[in-house]
Formats: sequence, structure tokens, C-alpha cells
Amino acid sequence: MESSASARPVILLSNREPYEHVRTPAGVTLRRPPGGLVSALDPTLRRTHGVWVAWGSGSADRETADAAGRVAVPPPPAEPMYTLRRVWLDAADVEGYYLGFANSVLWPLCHLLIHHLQFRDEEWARYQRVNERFAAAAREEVSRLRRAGGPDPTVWIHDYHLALAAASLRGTVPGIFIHQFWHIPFPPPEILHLLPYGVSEALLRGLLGNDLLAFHTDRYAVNFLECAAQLLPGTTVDRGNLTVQYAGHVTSLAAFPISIDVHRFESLAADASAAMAVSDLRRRYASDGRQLGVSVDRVDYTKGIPERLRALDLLWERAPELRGRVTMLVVAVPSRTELPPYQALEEEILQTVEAINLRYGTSTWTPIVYLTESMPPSALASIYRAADLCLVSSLQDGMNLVAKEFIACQIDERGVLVLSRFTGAAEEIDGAVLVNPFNVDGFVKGILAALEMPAAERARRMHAMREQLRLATVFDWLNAVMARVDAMMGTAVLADAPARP
Ligand code: ADQ
Repeated sequence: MESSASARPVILLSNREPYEHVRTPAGVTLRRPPGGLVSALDPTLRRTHGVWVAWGSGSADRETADAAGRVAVPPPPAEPMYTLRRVWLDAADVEGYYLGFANSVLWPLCHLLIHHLQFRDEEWARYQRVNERFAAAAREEVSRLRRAGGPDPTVWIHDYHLALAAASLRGTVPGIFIHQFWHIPFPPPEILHLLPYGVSEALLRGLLGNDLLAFHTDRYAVNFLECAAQLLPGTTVDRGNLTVQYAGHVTSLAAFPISIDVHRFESLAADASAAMAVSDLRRRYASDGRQLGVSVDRVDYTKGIPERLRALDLLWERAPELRGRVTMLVVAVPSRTELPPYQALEEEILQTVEAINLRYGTSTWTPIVYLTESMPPSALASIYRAADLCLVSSLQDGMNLVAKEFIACQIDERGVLVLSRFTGAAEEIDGAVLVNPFNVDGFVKGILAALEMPAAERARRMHAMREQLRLATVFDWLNAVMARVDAMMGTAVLADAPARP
């Protein structure tokens, strides 16, 4: 077993770090970013005593790391199990690499929302330099682990912030297995082609440094393959086997739909305190047979929040009898607030909510309850469980974990999922009411169908979706990725799953 890939340390590269040290009036405190991905990947790093390379973004990150940016995690009093290697970015790096090229070029481009695309040479240059710095840090960690003896590490890169790291590593660290998971959609060639000459080629070359490049769906993998075939001279693609050959190296493409820790969300929703929160929510918003609709997103133009509000507006305009029959709880936590399109979107959402509430609200009914705070998973679980319907209306979305969290928490099987067909989740899950957020009339019909769906039909669909989700948790995702890595390296491996009660 020691020589199998399961015993190999993983060197994981991502923009966000799993542990952030922040300075507060009370001293240095540790913060763990929310989200299931870190909790899913952390056990793998612990088990293999690997290294997580990430941007040291916390205000006290430098003082808690050594001169090379290394800190043993988890921090005391827990027993340290792996190394967090922090990469330092200055304000211009954050501006150019993160807010600039990653979030104002790749993000809108991959989500096909090209009117938000803002390319600048300086930001592209920063992106390249920061990617090189991540690769250099990973290179040092590979050398360090190799000097220490033991099995050779593998490198696992995450997401669109680090599109160039794989090729940089491949060129300088021979013999290492490198793979990457791309968390957002991948666009078709005519969209990638909107980048200036040389940039799309550089991105493709960067990603083709991977041995395995994984996406949520086959569609994104095929888009990548077609981009390589059409935009990067010198590639040979195999559409049957989903491989791309370039400069003597073969990259395999694959689809692994990501998921959530289903058991954790189910348990949170079934907890006694959740039951109390659910009755409180239903007493406040869903008494007298009124239905409760919910939505949960980061404020992001990909999530289709204005489109959702417009559909609700039209619903109440066309069906006055539904006024007072459904309350919508919109949870929208601000994100990327440094960027003008995000500021404008927040303003637009706020104004639209206010206008709708003014138009239809009464002394006893507020149509839209708008919450902007970041919430612990337990609070989200109560909201999901309390809901009669959940609206997910992304214009494009790699997967959308909110849809899966809602399904996991629907332990009473009372709710209906209204889901944009432009999410990765829609390609995987059977049983949602699918809508096209660009078609407001169709969207209204979808909401109506959900509101009018009989209880037995709701329970049947939700039950089926819950069964399906239980068979595809984030640990199954991790196992599938690792098994593929392993098959490509010629051994067998199973990822950690948490102990079940
Ligand atoms: P995101 O674009 O962030 O992820 P999503 O998959 O929906 O989108 O995940 C959002 C996460 O944030 C969920 O876990 C949700 O619970 C959490 N969240 C939202 N609002 C919150 C709030 N107010 N308080 C606390 N938590 C909140 C990207 C891609 C997706 C892909 C994921 C994973 O855009 O398509 O599914 O990565 O690969």
C-alpha cells in the first residue's frame, strides 16, 4: 500500500487557503473559510501529510508562518497533519490577478456573459506572474518532499485562478503527476476566441500541462477539447477518448460532478434546534397555508437574481390571487464587492426588492424578505428545510451546490426545486422543475407549476432526488477523481470519507 497513489502526498494548489489567521482586537484568531470543498479536501491532505499551496490572504498570516510562508495545520492544540504553504500577494497582484484577469476576464468569459469582460494587458501580466509564483512554491514543495524520501507527491490544482500553473510545473518538475479541477463552465471556442491573440493559446497551453483535466460535466470537457482543436495549432484531439495531445504530452479530459457532504446537511436539518428554527420560519412567513420560497446565492451576475425577481414580479402582477399566498426569502450575500459590476448588481437587487415590496406588500405580508448576511450551515439548513420551493436561476453555473444543499435538507420532502437548466446540477439531477431564466414567461410558468404541485407529487420527486444525491456525495466525487488518478498511475486508491454514525 505504501507505494500506491493513496500513500502519496497531495500538493494541492488553490487561490483560497483552508486556514486564515486574522488580527482582531482580541489578538490573532483562526478563520476557516465557509464551504464544503475545504472540509472535503482537508481529510485527504491530513491523511497523506501533503501540502496546500494558497494565497496567504489573512491579516495575520505572515506572522503565523515561517520565512518560506509555511505553517503546520491544523494549528495547535490539534496535532499538525499537513503543511499550508502561503503565497504572498501584494495589492497590485490582487488587483491584477484576482479581481482583474481571474474575475473580470475568465469568470464572465466562462459563464458566457461577455458584456462583463474587461481585458487589460497589465492584469494578464500579473496573472501570469502570480501563476508562476504558485508554481514555484509547488516546485519547492515537491523538492522538499523528494529530499525527505517517501513516495513521490502528486499535484492537484483547483480552478480558473491557476490556469497556467500546470504547464509551468510540467516544464520544470519532470515525472510528476499533475491534475486540475475546473469549478466553472468551460466556454465553446467562439467565446474563448474573444481574448486577444496569444492569450487563449497561452491558457490552453497552461491547462494542457495537466495529465488529467476535470470538469463538472461532459459538455464543459467537450468545449475544452474543441477549443484546443480549433484555437491551438499543433494539437491532436481524440473525441472518443476525450484526450488532447500537444507538444508530445497527452492530457485526458473527464467529468466529475462535484457534490456536498450530504450526511452533514441532512443531520443539520434534522437537528432539534433546526426543527425549532423551521417552525419559527414557517410561523413568520408561511402561516395560514401561505407557501415559503427561498433562494440562497452569493451576489453574482451569473446567479440570475434580477431575472428571478422579475419573474416573481410578473407572477404577482398576472396572478393577483397569489399575492399573500407566497413569501420569498432571498438570501444574497455580497461577494467581490471591489468590482463595479458587483456593486451595481447589489444596488439593482436592493432597488428591485424594494419596488416589489412597495407594489404588492400589505400590512400583513412582505412579498420578499431580503437577507444579506453570511450564515452558518446550520442556519442555511433550517431555511432549506422550511421551504416549499427553492429557486435557483443561474444564467450559467458550473454545478450549483445550493440546489444540492436544498435537496439534502428537505427531510420532510415538502419542497419543490425550481432549477435553471443552465446549471451543471440540472444535467445531473432528475426531478426538479427546470426553467430558462432568460425566458421570463417560462420562468413564471415554472414557479406556478411548483406552487400548484400536489403534495404527493412533490414528495415523489424530492424523495427520488434525495436518493440520487445520497449516491453522489462530495466523498464519492473525491473517490472518483482519486480513482481516476490512480488508474492513470496504475494503482488503486480510496479517499477518506467521514465516519458514519
Ligand atoms: P459558487 O459560484 O460559489 O461556486 P455554489 O456552488 O452555489 O456557487 O456554492 C455557493 C456556496 O456558498 C454554497 O455552499 C452556499 O451554501 C454558500 N452560501 C451562499 N450564500 C451563503 C450565505 N449567505 N451564507 C453562507 N454561505 C452561503 C463555484 C461554482 C459553482 C460550483 C462550485 C463548486 O460557480 O458552479 O458548484 O464552485 O465547484
